[in-house]
Amino acid sequence: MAKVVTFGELMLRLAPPGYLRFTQADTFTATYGGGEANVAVSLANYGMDAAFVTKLPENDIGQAAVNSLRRYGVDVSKIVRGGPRVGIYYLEKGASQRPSKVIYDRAGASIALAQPGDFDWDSIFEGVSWFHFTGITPALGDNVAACCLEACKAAKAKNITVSCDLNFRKNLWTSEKAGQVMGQLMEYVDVCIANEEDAEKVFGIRAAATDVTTGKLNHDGYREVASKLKERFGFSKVAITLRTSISANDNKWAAMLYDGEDYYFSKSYDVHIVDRVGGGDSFGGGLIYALLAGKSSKDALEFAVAASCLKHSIEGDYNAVSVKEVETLAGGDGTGRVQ
Ligand code: KDG
Repeated sequence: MAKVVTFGELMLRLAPPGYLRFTQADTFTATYGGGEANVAVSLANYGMDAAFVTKLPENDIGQAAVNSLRRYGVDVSKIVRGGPRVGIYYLEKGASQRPSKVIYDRAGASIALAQPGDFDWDSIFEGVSWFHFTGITPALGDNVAACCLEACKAAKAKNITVSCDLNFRKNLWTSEKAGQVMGQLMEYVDVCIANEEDAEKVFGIRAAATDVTTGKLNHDGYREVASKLKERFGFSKVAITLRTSISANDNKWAAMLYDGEDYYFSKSYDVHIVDRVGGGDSFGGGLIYALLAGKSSKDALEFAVAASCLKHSIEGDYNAVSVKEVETLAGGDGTGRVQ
C-alpha cells in the first residue's frame, strides 16, 4: 500500500450549533480540522497508509486533536509534541444570502512556533511515495515555511511525489509574500492544485476563466491558467477546481485536470451544502488516492470531484466516505442515485 505524508496545522474548530450566529450561541460544537489533516483523513478512509505531521502541545487538547485523527486510522506517530497551544478557528455557518464567517485564533500555536530541525524528515519519509502540503502551512510564519522547504527538499531527495494545494488565505499573508515564499517551494512540487483565485492571488496568473456575472465557464480561460502554472513551474499535473457558482444559492461543483498532454473537464454536480469546509481538501485527497491507485487522468479527476461533492454533505472538516461511495457517485448520473 502506498504511503502518504501530509504536513500542516490541526486546529480545534468551534462552531455554534446549526445556523446560530456567534452572538446567539451559548454552546459551541468542538471538532478538529486543517487543510492537510483533512487530506490525511480522506486517504485513511480510502484504506491508504496516511501519516499526518504537525506539532501539538503536550496537553489534553493536543491529545484530543491527535485522537480525532486516530479515529479514522491516520498514522499519528510522527506528530511532534510540545509548544504552547492548539490553534482555534471559529466557524459560523451561513445560509441563503448570509455568508459563513471564520474567525482565527491561531497565533502562537505550537505548529506556528515550530523551527527547522523539529521534524526528522529522513525518518518521516522512510518508505513514503507521496508528500502533500498546502499554502496554509508556509503562511503560518517564516520558520514554518522553512520547515516546508526542508520537507520538500528531503522528499525530492527520496524521489517522492510532492503535491501542493495553493490554498491562499488572505488572513495569513499578503499576495506578495505568498508569491515569494510559494514560488520557492514550487520548484519541488509535481502536482499543483489550485482554484482560479489562488492562481491569481499567489502568482498573478489571471485569465478570464469564469464570467462572474453569469457564472458561465470559459474552458479556454481555465486551460490558460493551467498551462501558465505548468509552464512557469514545470508541474507534471495541474488540477483546478472551477468557479461555477455565482451566488450562495447556486452551488455547482466541478474541476479540471491538465496532465501535460490533455485538459480534462469533469462532470458538474449540483451540491446541497451541509458543510463546505474541507471540500477542497477532499478534492486533493481524492486526486492523490486516484493517481496512486493508477486511475487514468480522466478517472482520477472524476473520483476527486465526486469525493469533494460528497464532503459537502458531511458535517465537520473531515470527509468520511469510502472508495465505493465515491466510485458509485463518479460512475453514476451525477445525482448519487444508484442506477
Ligand atoms: O481547507 C480547510 C481549512 O480551511 C480549514 O480546515 C481551516 O485550516 C484551515 C484554514 O487555515 O483555513
